[in-house]
Amino acid sequence: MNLRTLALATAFASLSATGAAAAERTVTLKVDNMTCATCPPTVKKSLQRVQGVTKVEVDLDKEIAVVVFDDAKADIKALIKATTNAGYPSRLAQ
Ligand SMILES: [Cu+2]
Repeated sequence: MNLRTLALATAFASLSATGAAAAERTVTLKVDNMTCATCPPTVKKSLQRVQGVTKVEVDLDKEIAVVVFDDAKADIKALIKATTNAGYPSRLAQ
């Protein structure tokens, strides 16, 4: 009985952990207009200002931004809007 309760509690705990992790999303945006080395920091800052964004990596050569965010606080639309307002229109990369 005790073991069974423990097993159930463990199963429930791992389910909860999975639920919490599911709120974090990683997306890759294709970013236009990045032409020199000072562009990526600008794109990065614009994305970091979006509430819920926890990590941003911008790659000038690939013209992409990889963004980690809490999908309860931010969404892809807000990310695209942020880079676009900074002068770098973006869209979800395939
Ligand atoms: Cu530039």
